[in-house]
Amino acid sequence: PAAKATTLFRKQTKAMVWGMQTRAVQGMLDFDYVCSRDGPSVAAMVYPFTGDHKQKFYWGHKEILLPVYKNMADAMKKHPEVDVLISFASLRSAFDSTVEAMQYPQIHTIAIIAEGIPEAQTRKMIKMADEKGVTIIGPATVGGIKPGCFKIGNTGGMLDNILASKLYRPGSVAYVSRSGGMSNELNNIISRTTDGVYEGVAIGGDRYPGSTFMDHVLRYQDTPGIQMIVVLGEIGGTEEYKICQGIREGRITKPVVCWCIGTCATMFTSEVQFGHAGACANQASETAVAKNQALRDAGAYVPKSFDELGDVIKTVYDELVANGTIIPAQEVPPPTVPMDYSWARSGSYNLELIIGHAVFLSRLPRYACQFIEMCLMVTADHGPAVSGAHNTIVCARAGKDLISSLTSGLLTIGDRFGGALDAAAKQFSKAFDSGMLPMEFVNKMKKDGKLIMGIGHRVKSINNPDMRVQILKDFVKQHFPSTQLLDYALDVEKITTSKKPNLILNVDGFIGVAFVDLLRTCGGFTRDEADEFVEIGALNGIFVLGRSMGFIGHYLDQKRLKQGLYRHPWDDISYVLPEHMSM
Ligand code: Q5B
Repeated sequence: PAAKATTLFRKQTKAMVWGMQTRAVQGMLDFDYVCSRDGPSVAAMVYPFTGDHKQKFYWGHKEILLPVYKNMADAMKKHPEVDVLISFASLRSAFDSTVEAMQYPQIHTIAIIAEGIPEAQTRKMIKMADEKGVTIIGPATVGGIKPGCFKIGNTGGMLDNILASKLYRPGSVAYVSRSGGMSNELNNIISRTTDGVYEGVAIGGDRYPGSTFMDHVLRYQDTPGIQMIVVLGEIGGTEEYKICQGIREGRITKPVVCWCIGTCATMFTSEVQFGHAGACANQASETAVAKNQALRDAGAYVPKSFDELGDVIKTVYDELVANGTIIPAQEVPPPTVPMDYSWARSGSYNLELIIGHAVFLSRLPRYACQFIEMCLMVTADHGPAVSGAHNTIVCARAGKDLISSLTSGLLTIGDRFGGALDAAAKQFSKAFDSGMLPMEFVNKMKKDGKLIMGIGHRVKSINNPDMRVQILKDFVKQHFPSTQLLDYALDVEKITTSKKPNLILNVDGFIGVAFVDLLRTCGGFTRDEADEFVEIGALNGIFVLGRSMGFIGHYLDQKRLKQGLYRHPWDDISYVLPEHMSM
């Protein structure tokens, strides 16, 4: 077999992620950033089910693009600096993709997250990895973490947890566990009782892990920065006995604190299969109780129960500090990340949900919150030529401040420009609820000499469709349980555009009627509550909020470009006075 690396991860390590796991990648990037790495640890992603493209991520406060390749061969060729593969392949594709990755000599570490890979396939992968000198972490694991250097996928949880367990900088304690979930508990225990984690690996719960306890303990033994080792073993298998042997033979000289979980199994009269595939004692020596005793006899530090694990770790650590083996480093605060982006996207604090909460009383389903976010995005800006943006620009160029310029633009919003959402919602629902046919509605409005709110646009028409409306329509048609009022408005549009091509259902009208459908049918509101939102002007609020962003952008553009006082071109506003008024 070929020799395997002692150091798997460095501050410069670059990885390739197999699978479209954008949340995990963002988590890795957030970790890298708080570790003050020079650049992201993920160089590229491989995903055979889409074409080559780029995915957007956050690097601290900045946006960056990471390439996604359809073929692993292309990815390897373009990124020769990559030596770690993190495979989120499913249990069906993990074997093939791992075998493929091992054909590339640049790869020396592969983490396999999938659970349930057939044992025969795992054994073949292990044999191949031994021949090629590749370290496999997993299968059936969350991975591992090396504070200050590298994090595999979702290991260590979200950024708040990384910060709480000080995983952004190395300590002196290395651990190895089977369980990924328990590895997080070890991060917590070790950070509270010592100067922190140097490296931690969860080898996974399968009967045949790609790398063993002993593989990692020996790496830790040979790594100068590590002063003590923690092993969290468990019922099943005989791996822990190799550690006993290593201590006895003097191959392992650093203090080892060890506990095997699953001691309660001895209280049952028959064998117990725990959650991990490998967590079952097939003979007396595989029980947690027997292994804990053997470790104790060999000279490892073994607590009386899991509850005491932290105390024992602390005692051993304190001794190492007292005898000068460990000199705790001075704490340096990590750089701040504005927010854990993946948490923001998945948790309950993203923009769509904040609006849903603040304006619509938290009673909107997820698709409705997404619709609000889309509305804010499509209404944010429609260029500098629209009435409101123009006013903001003129005001900015007159030397006014941001708030004056912004409000000057906002005050332009009204029936004709951007403020027709509520009126459109009211007019269309009144006609629809009273059973009027679309043609009757159009005729009645004409007879009354009223414009239909939400119909018409200065530049958009059936020949020059408004893509904002198209995007919203696709989403609404796919996600809303009912689009009755929208369908009615689209029938009205057919009639009005047959008269004049620019009399389309415009962005105000579309959002207005779609919102009525949403409020009436999403299940969060009574009919009276739904009507009240329209009555009190909530829908115009969507346009005002979205467009404020655009106006602020235009204000800042003018200031950045140091534009002087605006004077309107004379030709555009000059007019000839009627005969009788001219002198
Ligand atoms: N006619 C929007 O007018 C506009 C009619 C109509 C029946 C109608 C006009 C209108 C209702 C209010 C409305 C929101 C002023 C618009 C927006 C956001 C924006 C803006 C951007 C952004 C356009 C020509 C002929 C006349 C009219 C008839 C017009 N509208 N008939 N119902 N609604 N709509 N506002 O093109 O036979 O010649 O006498 O008030 O929904 O503001 O991008 O710029 O994001 O910023 O100047 O998209 O439609 O047409 O007024 O000269 O009328 O059509 O009676 O008929 P125009 P007009 P006739 S979205």
